Amino acid sequence: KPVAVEPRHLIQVEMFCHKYSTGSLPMLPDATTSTPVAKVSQYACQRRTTTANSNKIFTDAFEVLAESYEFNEMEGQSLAFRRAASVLRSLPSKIQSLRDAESLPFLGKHSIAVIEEILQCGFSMEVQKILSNERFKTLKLFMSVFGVGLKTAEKWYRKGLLSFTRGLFPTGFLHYGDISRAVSKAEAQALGNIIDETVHAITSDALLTLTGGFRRGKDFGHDVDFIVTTPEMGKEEHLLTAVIESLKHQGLILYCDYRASTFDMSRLPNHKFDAMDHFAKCFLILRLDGSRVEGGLCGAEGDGRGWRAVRVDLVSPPMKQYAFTLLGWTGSKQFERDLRRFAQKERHMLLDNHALYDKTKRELLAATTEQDIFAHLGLQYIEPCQRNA
Ligand code: DCT
Ligand code: MG
Repeated sequence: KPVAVEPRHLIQVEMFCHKYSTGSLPMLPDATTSTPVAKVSQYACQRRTTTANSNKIFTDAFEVLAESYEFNEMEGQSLAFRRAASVLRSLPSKIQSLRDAESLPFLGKHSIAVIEEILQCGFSMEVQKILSNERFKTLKLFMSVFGVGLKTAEKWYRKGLLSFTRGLFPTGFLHYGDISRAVSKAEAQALGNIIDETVHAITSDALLTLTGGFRRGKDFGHDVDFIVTTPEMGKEEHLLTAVIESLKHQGLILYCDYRASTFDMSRLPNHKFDAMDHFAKCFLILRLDGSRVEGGLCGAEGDGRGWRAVRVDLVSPPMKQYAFTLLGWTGSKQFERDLRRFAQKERHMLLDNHALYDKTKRELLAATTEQDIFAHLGLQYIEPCQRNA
């Protein structure tokens, strides 16, 4: 059913640009106050990265550049900036001079030049230009719609659609205003309570775990991610469908995209990495009542509704794959990428959300906890709150 989109949603673009404009005073390089940076690993899984980012001014700029390269299908350059941003996020303090930056992994000529410009004048001309680029702004806006990726956004852009038109796009615009607004920790907690009650009313020994950004200690997220499973072998998919039924019954489901499991134990290991795992899952939009949220809804619109729509993902692996799923869904994306790269390059192993495979021994390595997986990889354990790479 088509959903009307109001012009106020176009404010998104402005808000986005505002988010990335620095607004702060120029920082001048000062050789006397700079401290030498300790040796930093090229792998995010060997770095500890909390949510306290001392280099936000640089990493925001790098993320814009990474995104711009991605929009132009220059994956190599895009990844280079994502890696450089990730390295800077792990540093305990702000970069004060070029000397600090030059010794770091993945900081090449281009990223160093951007840092230099920001150190000198507080912003990067190149980044400012991207942020005011019509195509970049439009793709960004289109991709802020749930379910719209680069391909669709590009198609719409080529058709000459510069902004949303009333009634044009059906499903993605369902509750657009609500789901383009960040979810708070208290809201995530409230959803956790609701789903926990629902799950345990179905199976008393079910296991529900909050994962994604909130497990890493973030205060806000674009959605809330949960793993739900049961020790009863082969019953996890049934549990997920029962949970969906119950949520529907409670009148909490505004949208549900259910994907049945395509997981096949006998086909492990996966030699080709899939972007998504094969477990049963659902992408939901749930109705969250303000009365369930401690301190009320985040940024309540004052429209008197007393509820908001929230994006929620549920994934349901068999208990045997629980630890791998937990590690995979906890993120961050950059942390996951580097875990897999480390496993492959340094240990000759294949890691994904289903399993860890030792290519030398030609065997799957079992794990019941995340600690087991880090140990198999010969890595120091990194707490979820230190995985904000
Ligand atoms: N993930 C992944 N590869 C993908 C998609 C997701 O490895 N293609 C993992 C990493 C994070 C986790 O799943 C949840 O995904 P998101 O919700 O997109 O990320 P998030 O870190 O929870 O971010 P946000 O706080 O914005 O929800
Ligand atoms: Mg998330």
